[in-house]
Amino acid sequence: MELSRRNFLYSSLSISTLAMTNSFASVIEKVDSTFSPDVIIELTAQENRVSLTSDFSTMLWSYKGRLIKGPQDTLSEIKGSYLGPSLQFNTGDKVKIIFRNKLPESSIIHWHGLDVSHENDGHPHFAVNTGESYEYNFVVQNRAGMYWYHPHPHGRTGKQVFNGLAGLFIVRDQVEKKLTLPNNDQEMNFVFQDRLFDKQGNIDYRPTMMGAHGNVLMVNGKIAGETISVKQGTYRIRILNGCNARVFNLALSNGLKISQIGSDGGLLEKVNELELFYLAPSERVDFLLDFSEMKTGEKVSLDMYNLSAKLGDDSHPVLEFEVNNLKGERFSIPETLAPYKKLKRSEAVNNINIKKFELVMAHGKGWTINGQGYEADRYEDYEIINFGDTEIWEFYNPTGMPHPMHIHGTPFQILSRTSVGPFKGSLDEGLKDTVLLMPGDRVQIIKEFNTFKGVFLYHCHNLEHEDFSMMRNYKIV
Ligand SMILES: [Cu+2]
Repeated sequence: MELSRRNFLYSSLSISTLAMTNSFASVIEKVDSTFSPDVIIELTAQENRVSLTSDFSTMLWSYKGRLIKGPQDTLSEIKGSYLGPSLQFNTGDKVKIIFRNKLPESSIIHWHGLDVSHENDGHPHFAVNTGESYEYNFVVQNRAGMYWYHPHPHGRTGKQVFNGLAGLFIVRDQVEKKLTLPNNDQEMNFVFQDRLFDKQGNIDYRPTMMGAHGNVLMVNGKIAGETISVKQGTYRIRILNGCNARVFNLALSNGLKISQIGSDGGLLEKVNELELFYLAPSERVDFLLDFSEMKTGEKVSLDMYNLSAKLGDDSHPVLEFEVNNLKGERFSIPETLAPYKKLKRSEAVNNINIKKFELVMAHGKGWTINGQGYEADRYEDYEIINFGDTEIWEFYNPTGMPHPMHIHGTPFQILSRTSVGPFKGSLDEGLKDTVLLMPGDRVQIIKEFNTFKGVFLYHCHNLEHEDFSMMRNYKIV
């Protein structure tokens, strides 16, 4: 296959270098037979043939969307991409989503970052077989932000995502609308993924204890390398790391700082300046880039670095922008973006007895949390939480690999981080649903468990770690 021209080869990014070293709506909507949805969509997971280059087509798996009820802009397809449609909702929307499984194996969808009930969260327990369907009914409670959806059956999440199953889930709200942020064609969303292809051009999924990696960079479900033409104006750019296992280390080519305005759980309270930053699997970053003072033909790229690199070291472009001769709108960054309730240590019921989670490889069990892998209907005493409580959890990573830890349910906030070695640059500001633990990192997070009772998951979002089997239940009672 003819991929090499546009290939992004990551030889300098080999993993061996690593081995060295809110506030939420408190209203709980009961979903019952009287639930009357504002928006109804159908998402079918099925085989899909996509032409990723002019030379060959690739058979993979995609979500196909269909709008049954609601605004036309609820679903937008990305032409030529294997990604599912980008979904768009407003906070407060009552949503029904019918998932149809036409894959040759069982599956279920998880709405990543959304605060929904146990039945709507895509727990592996609810996976449906080939030919079956699953109906989700929930109210979108989250703030405006970039969330996403992907499969979550136990043991096969990595394979299904690598085969193409994923899509964006954008939430809008009034707070965001009142801020004058770049919009329409000056707002751009990107999904970064790496993929491996075989000689026939088909997806080559190779899970290892390090995770599944690719040597071709995909942006929005297409092979990367296209230069993006931008007007002389300010752009809002959001990126999801949709890779199974790859952590990106990113910076701008012109040495300018990045004005971060949002994170996993939507807008920050105030702009945060970033230089070289990590974007781990499932993390999102939201920032403004100002091309207003640039000349026609000028280029700026977002470059990726080795995980232990410093600015100025070798890097490869991931996204390249070229300024055209059109005048775009110019925006300044609002002094206050979107405030949220800051959780204090003293609010946690366990502030003198912090729960500890050690991320380790256990003999005969693979990747674990505190020495324990996933057990379908099991949780330990320390994994039971009283409804309404706020807790502090401490994750510690004594291994030589990064572990992006994702906790389902309400978003959390990062209280503290201690790092050793060269690994600096985690995205810790704002409301988070995933926290990156680089080798040696110790991180404390604080989280409210106050919206839904039931069983939820926390796990590593290196999808091969999750599958084998760095995932556990926690139960809110
Ligand atoms: Cu991991």
